[in-house]
Amino acid sequence: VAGAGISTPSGIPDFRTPGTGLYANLEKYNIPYPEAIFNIDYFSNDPQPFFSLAKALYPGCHRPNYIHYFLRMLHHKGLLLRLYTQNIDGLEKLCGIPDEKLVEAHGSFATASCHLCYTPYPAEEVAIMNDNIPTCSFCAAAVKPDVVFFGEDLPQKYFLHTKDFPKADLLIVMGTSLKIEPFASLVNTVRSSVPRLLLNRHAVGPFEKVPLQRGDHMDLGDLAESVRRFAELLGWNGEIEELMRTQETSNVM
Ligand code: CNA
Repeated sequence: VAGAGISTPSGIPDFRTPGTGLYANLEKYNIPYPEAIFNIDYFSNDPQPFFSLAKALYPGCHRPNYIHYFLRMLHHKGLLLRLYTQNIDGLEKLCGIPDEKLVEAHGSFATASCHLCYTPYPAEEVAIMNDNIPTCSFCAAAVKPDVVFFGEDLPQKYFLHTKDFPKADLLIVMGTSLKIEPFASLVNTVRSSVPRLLLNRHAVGPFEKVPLQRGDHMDLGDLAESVRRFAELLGWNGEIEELMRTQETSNVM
């Protein structure tokens, strides 16, 4: 399971890192509290702050990094049961992780719909890159990318977790503060004998318990460095770099 921390090395700020996180830099959006920007009722009244922020996250502006390609290598080696991500930046797809291996639990920018009547619109029509708020031709409410806001349902695919988590024999948790439910509680649904590995700057969720539960492990610090160290221990580093080169060249062409 992954969060915004896997994409900070791609230059996309996360939410909660003090100083650089989006929540620490919200003055310019003029909102009453940070979560308002992803609150569906707030969006209904004033969609502008969301669209301003969306420009920072919008796919096309950023490239997948080594961490994404490490995840793709897990798939390549036949080890990835599923990647559950909270990210909405589309970088998992862009690095070549196939759709059937990916659950974008908080949606993505790939599709769009009216936030009120749910009429679908092509993602390209949601003119995020200029300052016009796209509106629904049926009900005139704002159209938004299908990213999940607080107060909205998670995509149907998310419910694959009821089958996946009991099957897993290792859970890797990467770059997330595990603050947003119901996603955060997923980590508690693996079998109790299953090891859980946290790769993050600091302990989060059940990893904050001292002593750690049996089978829980942490490697705290910079995620890109931890992942690279792991890849080296596994002897995968050369393969990952090669994969990165090939995929990035084909993405550019
Ligand atoms: P968060 O609450 O901001 O937590 C991110 C976590 O990652 C924190 O614990 C950080 O310490 C850690 N972290 C960040 N960079 C690194 C690094 N280089 N090395 C090690 N640890 C690092 O974000 P969550 O993902 O937990 O919160 C879920 C929200 C964030 C989801 O709903 C997302 O849609 C939303 N979000 C997504 C993106 C994106 O798509 N890239 C960006 C910002 C926010």
